[in-house]
Parts: sequence; structure tokens; C-alpha cells
Amino acid sequence: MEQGGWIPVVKQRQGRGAWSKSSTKGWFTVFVDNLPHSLDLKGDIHGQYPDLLRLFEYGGFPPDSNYLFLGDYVDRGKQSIETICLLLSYKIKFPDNFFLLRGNHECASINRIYGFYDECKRRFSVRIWRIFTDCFNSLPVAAVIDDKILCMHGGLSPEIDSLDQIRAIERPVDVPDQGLLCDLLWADPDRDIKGWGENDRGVSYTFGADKVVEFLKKHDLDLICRAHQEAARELIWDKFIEQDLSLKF
Ligand SMILES: [Mn+2]
Repeated sequence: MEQGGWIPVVKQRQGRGAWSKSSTKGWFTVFVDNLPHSLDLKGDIHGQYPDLLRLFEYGGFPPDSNYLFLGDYVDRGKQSIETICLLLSYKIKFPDNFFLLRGNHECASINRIYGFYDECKRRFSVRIWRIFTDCFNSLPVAAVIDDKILCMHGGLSPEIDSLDQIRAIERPVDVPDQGLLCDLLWADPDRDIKGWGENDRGVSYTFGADKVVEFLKKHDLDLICRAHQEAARELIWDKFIEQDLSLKF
């Protein structure tokens, strides 16, 4: 895991394959419309490596199945390093069949506190944590499937007027305290409100179903897929699908 080793390889690879076809900004927005047959979307893993392996055992190990992970790979669980290393390894090995978005925990100020920093320091070094931070700062933050399904870790932002704004976010970039990038990684839906509300997390906003419907209509999309919260099946809205969705095309 030396600098000049495999993490810079990830950066080189990210400019190629399906991501580079999506826009002039390279792999920021992932258009996975050329994927074969099916794509499995997966939510927060949070360092739970045995659960990640179980997930592949059930769903098929890459490249037999295609995956889009919606962020939050590190923190909380005991094995963030194994988790992120396996996921990045699959990204390197199968760049056109395996996709990783950034979660709010792929951010130095958050994973400094919630476990990843301590795990890196205890098992390897602070330097390794810094290398991961550089890698996280370059991860894409949104994906569009078939021009119809927008995927991100958190949610909508009052600042989005066009999807090109997302494509135009320059990287590498740290996650700011507010604004578009922050909202994409932090916002939450709230079925009890209309419009935008205050988020109990103390960061970003909550948004009502009206905002989802308005957004989908304006951008000619069918669905928003996001992770970031546990969700009981019955709480899922009509036009909202929470984590662990399996899409069969
Ligand atoms: Mn999250």
C-alpha cells in the first residue's frame, strides 16, 4: 500500500472505461446504460467485512454480477480496511462492471472520528489513512442509470438546477459543510414534510415527497436511489427506493 502503488492505479483507471464515456469531466457521473442485464445497488457497508462477503455470496461475486455501491464503506464496523480494499480491488479489476460512489463517511473530518482513522493508525499508519483520504476525495458522487435513475448517497439539494452542475464539480475535493456536494452526500428525505426542512444531523437538509416529484419531472427521471439510512420496506415511498435495491433490466 505504498504511494505509487495501487491507489494511484485506481486514479488512472477511473479515467477510462464506462466512466470516461459519460461526460467530458470523466467519471463523475456514471452512465451505466451499457451494462449487461442487471445491476445490483447496495447501501452502507460501514466496515462490516463479513456482511460484504455474504452479500457477494448471495448476489454473486464480481464479475458474475454487476454492482453499484452507494457509499459509506468505512467507519463504525471493525474492518473498514478490508472492506474498502476489496471494493477498490474489484473496481480496478472490473472497471466497467463495478461502481463506487462516495458516502458522507468517505471524508477525512468524519472518518477521523468514527473509526477509520483509528483502525488505520492501529493496524498500519496515519499515512495510509491520508492516502485513502486522497482516494476518497476523487470518488464520484452521483450516478445516472439509463438516463432515468439518479443515484447518490444522501439526497437532493436545493442548489441543483441541472445535472450538469453535478458533472461540473471539480475533484479531488473535500466535502464542504454546505452546498451541492454536501447535500448529495448528507441530505435525507422526510415523508412528513413539504419542501425543505432542517436535518437532525445538523448538516444539510431534509426534503419532502413534493421535492422528489418536482425534481423527477423537471429532469425527466423516474427514480432516485439513495442509501444513508436504514429503511423498513413499508416506509419506502412510491418514487423512492432505499438501499439494497436490485434492478433487473
Ligand atoms: Mn451515510
